[in-house]
This record gives sequence, C-alpha cells and structure tokens, in this order.
Amino acid sequence: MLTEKESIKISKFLSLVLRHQPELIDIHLDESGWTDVNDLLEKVKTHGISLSHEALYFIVANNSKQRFALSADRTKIRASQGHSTNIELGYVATTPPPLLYHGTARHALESILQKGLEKRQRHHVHLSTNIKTALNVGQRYGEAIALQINAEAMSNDGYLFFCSDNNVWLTDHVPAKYLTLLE
Ligand code: HQG
Repeated sequence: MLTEKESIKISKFLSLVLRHQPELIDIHLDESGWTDVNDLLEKVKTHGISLSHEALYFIVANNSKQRFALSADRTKIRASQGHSTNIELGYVATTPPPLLYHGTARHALESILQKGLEKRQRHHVHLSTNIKTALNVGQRYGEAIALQINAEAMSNDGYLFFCSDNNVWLTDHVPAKYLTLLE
C-alpha cells in the first residue's frame, strides 16, 4: 500500500489535473468535472505514476480533506471543489449556517476590506464552517487571520450559497459589509 508521503504527492497531482490542468496528461473532464477512472490511471503513467484501482480508492477515501469523489459505480472521479477549469459542479443552492469563516493572510486584509472576498482564479469564494479550518487555509499565504462572514444576512439579501461534497461552502463574492475580522 502507499506510504503517507506517496499518497500526499499523488493527491496533489490529482488536484492539479482534476481541478486545473487536465490537458497536462490528456484527460477530458465532462461538464460536471468527471473523468473516466480507467483513462486517468492509464494517463497518469505518462507522469511516472503507477496507480492501481485499489490505490486510487484508498487515496479518495483517506484524503485529508476528502477532495475527490467517485461515482456510485466507481467508473468516474472528480474533484469536489476548487476548480479553475470551466466546469459546472451542479451543486444546488442551499441555506448556509448563520456564520461562516474565511482564512486569509494578514497582508490581504486591507484589499479584502475594500473589495470584499473575491473568487480570484477559482470558481467561488471558499468558506469554512469553523475557525480552525479557516486559519489552516489562511496560513498557506502568510500570517493567518480569520474573517467571520454573516452568511445569514447575505442569504437574506439574496446571495446564493452552495455546499460541496466535502463540506466547503461556496459563494460568488462576499461584500466587505458582511465581514468581521476575528482577533
Ligand atoms: C484572497 C484549499 C486580496 C483569499 C483550501 C485567498 C480552500 C483576496 C486568496 C481552497 C481578496 C485566494 C481555497 C481581495 C480574496 N484582496 N486578497 N479582495 N479576495 N483574496 O487558494 O480560499 O487544499 O484561491 O483570502 O482548503 O485560500 O486546495 O482560495 O487567500 O478550501 O483542497 O485570495 O483551497 O483547499 O486563494 O483556498 P485561493 P482559498 P485545497
């Protein structure tokens, strides 16, 4: 079976091709982001990755953030969120919890308080249900800070929210007036 290090390395590569650059290994994502498992396993070999079906299922089941989903018959796989490619995940708008959180780096704060949270390269702004996860996300870019989002007020004002299969809350834009810095 795979070591943890190998698993993480392969997960990162899968995130890259399933979210951002399928063309890197010549796989095709359908309009909802799904790709054929057999084809994927064949094509990752061109990048020196030899992966059995069982090893792939293991990675999907054990991924720290449950980043990937398999179809019920296990013939297809996709990333549950985080894409920059032009796909439509098909999540249905859902009422969010009253409060959500976003972690970012302190150096981004001034700009965020002016322009609100923008989705940047991704399809959505990503929000967490708890502060700890938000801080983990934020520390990737510098000294982490957590912002609280008044999701209830946003929802009442007509903004749409989606919850991904791995429990990341997604929305298009968070105007600054719904944000509070937690210190
Ligand atoms: C920042 C990981 C200045 C925003 C995580 C963030 C997440 C602004 C960065 C997922 C801004 C975008 C997504 C503004 C937003 N001015 N900076 N107006 N608006 N930003 O990586 O949310 O490990 O695209 O705060 O767990 O950090 O990939 O988004 O710092 O769920 O599965 O612009 O990525 O998941 O960065 O992370 P990202 P994110 P995975």
